[in-house]
This record gives sequence, C-alpha cells and structure tokens, in this order.
Amino acid sequence: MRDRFDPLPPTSSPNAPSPTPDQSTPLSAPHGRYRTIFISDTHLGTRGCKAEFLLDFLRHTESDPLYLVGDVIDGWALRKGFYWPQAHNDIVQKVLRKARKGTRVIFVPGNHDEFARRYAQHNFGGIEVEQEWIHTLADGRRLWVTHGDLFDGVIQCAKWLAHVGDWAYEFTLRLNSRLNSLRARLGLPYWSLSRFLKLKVKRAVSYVGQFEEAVAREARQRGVDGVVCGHIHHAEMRMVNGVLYCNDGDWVESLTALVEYGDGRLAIIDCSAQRRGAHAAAARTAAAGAVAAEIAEARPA
Ligand SMILES: [Mn+2]
Repeated sequence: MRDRFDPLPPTSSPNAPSPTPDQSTPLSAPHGRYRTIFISDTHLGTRGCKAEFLLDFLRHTESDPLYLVGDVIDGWALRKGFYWPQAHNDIVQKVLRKARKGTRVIFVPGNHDEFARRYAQHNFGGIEVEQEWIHTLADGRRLWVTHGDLFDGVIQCAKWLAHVGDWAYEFTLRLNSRLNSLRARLGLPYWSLSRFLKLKVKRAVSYVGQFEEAVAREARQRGVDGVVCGHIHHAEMRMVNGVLYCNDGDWVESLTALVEYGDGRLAIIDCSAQRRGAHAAAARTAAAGAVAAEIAEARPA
C-alpha cells in the first residue's frame, strides 16, 4: 500500500545524501510561482542586507504561503544606529502588498527580531506572527518551521560565534581580493583563499554540523519529517539522522531562499548570480568550494 511518504525511499545511512526527490543543488533561475517560499535572515536595517537582490526576488516570485523565518528586521543593529534606506522600506511594502493581495505571510521571529516574539499569534497588516509553525508539503510531509537560535545554547556554543564567523568570512573575502590585486601588481601568484579558509573555518564548520544535528534531533522528537530554519547563514538541504534538514540561508551573503514546488518537492534557490560581478562571484565560488570541502571532510562517510 502506498502511503503518503512514498516519495521517500528508505535511508540506508543516516548521513547519506538526501534520498528525497528534492533538488539538493542550488538552482539559479529563481523567478516564477512556487507553492511555498521560505526566506530568513534578511537583516533589514543593516548595511549587510543585499536589499536590491531581495527586492528583485520578491518582485519576480509568488507563493502562498510566504514564510519569513526570522532575523528579518535587525532590531539589534537598529538600536546601535538607525539605518533604513528606501530599498528596505520597499521590501516591507512589497511583503505587506503580497499579504494584502491574498498571500498568507507567516513571520516566525528570530533572535535579531525577538521583539516580535511577544506579538506571537497576532496579525499585523496581514502578516501573522508565530513562535514556530508546522508546514505541510503538498506530498504530506510535515516541516517544523523555526528560526533556530534556540539551539545555540543546546550546542553549548557562544551566541556570538555565528555572527563573528559571518563577519570574519566577509572580511576575509574582501581582504583576499585586495591582497590578490596587490600581489598581481607585484607579479606574485594568486594566494590560495581556499587553503586559508580550510584552516580558519574549521571551527565554524564544526559549529554548523552541531547546529544541524541539534535542530534535526529536536525535529525528530517532535515527530515531523523535516525542519526549516535559518540563523547560521548557511543554506543547506540534506537528511540528518532521518530528518530532512532545510536551511533557507540568508540575504547578507548567500542570497538564497527555500522553495516548494506544486508537487511538494523542495529546492534551495540561489539569487547571488543575478547581479553579482564576475570577480565577486568567483571569490565566492572559491570560498564556498573550500567550505563545502571542509564540510564533506568533517562529516562521517
Ligand atoms: Mn539569527
């Protein structure tokens, strides 16, 4: 008898690549209509937010529902100094407009917008605020939607590490491109960013692995098929100990979203290629390759 989880073949090893028909490699043709869109970590109110990319994505995609999985507005940054350009306003307007036109918008606050948590189960201009949520895919699989910051404590890792990791990562990319243009002028060969990152990112990578396992463990205890989170700015979709772990990434560095197609398949879509300069894209690919290699090494076979 076919049950509703039939699309999922049995898992041979808990850490095997996702056996689902979900698209596990990021797609770079993001425009169109999806059943569901999940985005998080847009960090509106910071200079890091790549607002033009996000606006472009919101303008050219549709879904019902649209999930905002936390750290959407950066309350921490706004407290330090008010930064709110027109593009950030446009994003808020765009989301409110979607809600007005009938898109169900569910906002699950994160740590940077934890001020919104006390408004859980309230509705603001059509945006529903919820502490957490269960989303049912078209194929019946149930996904627990949570920002993910609650697992920082669980894995006994300081809250700042993820943010420092992020900052260090961006800084390294910038530094590297400057260093290498200087080295090129001096006739020196390209200095390997990937080798440098392999050494430096080791700690951050083990953090990512522990985070994923902690979130998946909790999802399993809740009896759901998978989890959608953000927080660590690292888009990912894979099976972790029998649970589908999905991280929708962020709009500071990776510029990614998680989408569900009409038949319940999931995919991570990558909008970074849309307008990014070739040089930055190359640097990012190199860095992502190093990080991916590191993750592959860090994972048990
Ligand atoms: Mn967060």
